[in-house]
Amino acid sequence: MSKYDHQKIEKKWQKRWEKEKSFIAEFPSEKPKWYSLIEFPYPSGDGLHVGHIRSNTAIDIISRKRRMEGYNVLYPIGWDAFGLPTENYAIKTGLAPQVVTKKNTDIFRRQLKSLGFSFDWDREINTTDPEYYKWTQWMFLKFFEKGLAYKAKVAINWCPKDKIGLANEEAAGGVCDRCGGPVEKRMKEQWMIKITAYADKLLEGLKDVDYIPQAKIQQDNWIGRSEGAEIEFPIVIASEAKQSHFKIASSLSAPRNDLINVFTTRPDTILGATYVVLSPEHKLIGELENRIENLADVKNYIAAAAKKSDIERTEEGKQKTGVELKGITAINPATKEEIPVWVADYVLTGYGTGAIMAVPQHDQRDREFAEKFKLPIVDKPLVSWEEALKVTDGKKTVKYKLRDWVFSRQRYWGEPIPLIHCEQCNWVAVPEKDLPVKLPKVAKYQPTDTGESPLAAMTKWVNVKCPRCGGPAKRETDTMPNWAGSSWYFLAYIIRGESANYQLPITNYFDAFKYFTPVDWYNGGMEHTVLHLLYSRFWNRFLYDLGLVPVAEPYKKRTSHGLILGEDGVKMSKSRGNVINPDGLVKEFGADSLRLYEMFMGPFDQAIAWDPRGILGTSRFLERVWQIGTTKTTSLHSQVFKDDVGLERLLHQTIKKVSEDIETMSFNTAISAMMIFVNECVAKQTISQSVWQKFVLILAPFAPHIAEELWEVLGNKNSIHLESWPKFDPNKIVEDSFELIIQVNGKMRGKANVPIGTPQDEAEKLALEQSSVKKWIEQKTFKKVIFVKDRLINFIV
Ligand code: ANZ
Ligand code: ZN
Repeated sequence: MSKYDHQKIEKKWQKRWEKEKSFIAEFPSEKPKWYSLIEFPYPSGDGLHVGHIRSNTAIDIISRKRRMEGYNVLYPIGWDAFGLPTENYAIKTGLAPQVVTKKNTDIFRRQLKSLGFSFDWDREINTTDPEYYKWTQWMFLKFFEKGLAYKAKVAINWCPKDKIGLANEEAAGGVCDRCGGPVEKRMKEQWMIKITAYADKLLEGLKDVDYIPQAKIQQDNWIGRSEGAEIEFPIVIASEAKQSHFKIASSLSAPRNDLINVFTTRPDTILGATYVVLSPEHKLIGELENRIENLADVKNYIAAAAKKSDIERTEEGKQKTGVELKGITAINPATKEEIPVWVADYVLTGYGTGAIMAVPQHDQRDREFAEKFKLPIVDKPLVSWEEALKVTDGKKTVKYKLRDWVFSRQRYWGEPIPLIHCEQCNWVAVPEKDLPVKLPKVAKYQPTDTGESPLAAMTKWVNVKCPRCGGPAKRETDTMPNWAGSSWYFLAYIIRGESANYQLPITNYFDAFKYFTPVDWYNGGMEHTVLHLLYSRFWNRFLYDLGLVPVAEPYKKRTSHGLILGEDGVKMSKSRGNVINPDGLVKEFGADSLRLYEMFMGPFDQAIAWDPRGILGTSRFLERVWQIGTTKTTSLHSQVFKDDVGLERLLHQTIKKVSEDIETMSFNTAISAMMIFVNECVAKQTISQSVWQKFVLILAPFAPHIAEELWEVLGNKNSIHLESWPKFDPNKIVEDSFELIIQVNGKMRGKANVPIGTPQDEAEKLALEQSSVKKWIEQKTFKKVIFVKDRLINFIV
């Protein structure tokens, strides 16, 4: 008996697959297509993580099964290579990010290849390749051309540690999603992309896709559509109250500083509105500054609020804070009563109108606030929406929680924003023939405290002629966020298959898009649901509206894997020293053992701790498979032995289970079914080839190397991955015996395992032989025997 030599055999097949280009997706093709996608990795300096392997193996299994089912499968891979860790490494070492990226992708490529994933390596992409980001820039210019990219001074989330502005999505919970440190608010000129214009389309699109429920719910909440109304509350200024009372707005057009416009989803509660609250950033406060009697208190309060994140400000159960604007009151337009005006940070500036009518009778937050500051809580009836809106010139509106996408980064390692600023012409697009705008070489990568990118120091690069008027002009020095390149990469794989250097124009690829898109199955992390997943749906939808891509929704199905935690049950991290390096495991146990272990470790969608003994189990299983496959199978024997009928039944049951479990990502139970089958085989002297080879076929997507080798051992010349996925025979699954229930006078007295279809006389004979039954009928006479075929026999005595 030879031991399974995983090192030799895995290398052998990896070379063969590469040479024979076994996993290349074809276009055009007569076959039906299947597009599988995993989130392409960020090639960090740490190398491949066992978490990558979990997601990649799962989708590899699905891809391999689809190939065997006759599909032309596209399962591509590439590098999402712009990003902070590489840039920070460049700052520390002085090495160019381009050089670091090359080194890291070489490591990742070697590691991924060592695991035998069936990627189409001919379509490998890299977001930092200038030929790639030429397209990212070109698409950005489409947003610009359509008025969806604009520059605005906005309060951004500023991470003082990383010296970078962050989108809301990257600063959830008030912490930087890169370094975990607290973020501050800063006012800054930024390029913005109007994703809010697509809020309704992004919500609508969710109806047509098959995403796991949590992903849909998170996107839905993030977009946060609310139907409500804006209602105006006239202001009374104490110092002027004697002369002019208050004016009801005559025109709704211009914002007026004698009105507070509130947003409410409950206009029907207006009679109970006993005070008004402005967010600390509300601009009325500045406009009314010299009428506010306690201005110093108000200013202090505002300064303190600016340091808090939105999450801190709105946290449930948190002590409410606020200051009354002394000297200012408002009129409840429904009751005509004069009510106080407060500033409080539980009202956010970015949502609605940044001002609310507080109804402590109905709203929990308002109640807590009113109780704390002894504001009136009244018991008033509800009114109809119509009535509420009439008193008030109010109007129905829809508000969204979704904010526009902050698209500027003041860093080096990103796509330059391809715009030029001219005093005469304002912002002008770089002409298409001049794309890509390449990142220039810089002397240092350090971001500045003033918040400018290192590109700003490259005067030769910055100063250009205006493409429109030829006058002196300057390039934009901001770069794009690292979500840009990943927003369309599923299209890039298709383009890459047709043109190695991604030639423009985009219209060249419409037919290929039509064939391959949408992505049929996309697996990725839950942490990307309101970032990458939302951005790329938006980006694709925009291209769709321009008629450039054929489908509105890029991903038909979305699933998510659970995290792999360290042995200690917490997230793997270098600082905790609980990171598992896959290289050592591949060397010691083989890629197949590692793949199997990661699929067997627990339910795919659940977080699970690494168990170092787990891989011992799966490698022992494969060793057993090897021994059976090399010593027990009959050669060239297509007939199933009579002895093997039971094993053949188990085989068909296993084919059924594995086929179904792959579709529901129940990989762990599929593997246990295969283990049960193998244990049965261990107990046999010989196993007929026709049974064994079907088993090897269903093992192939999970453990592709050993399966390929065993397939060869069976005498096959073709790759197992070109074979058809076996079908189970429903007739062969059916059990051929059952438990006959034996009763005496209706009471159960015994059981017997008998063949299906046993006739009454044989059943009687068998039943009466049972000692447990005998004692109840000895020396008695039968009155009657009741027989229900394939179920029970009942002796009436
Ligand atoms: C009066 C009222 C009475 C409200 C009541 C609710 C319940 P959603 O559903 O999230 O859209 N609100 C409006 N703008 C706000 C802001 N910028 N910051 C904090 N809260 C704000 O919530 C809309 C409701 O949240 C609005 O309706 C408003 O309070 C508050 F029984 O108005 B409501
Ligand atoms: Zn100009």
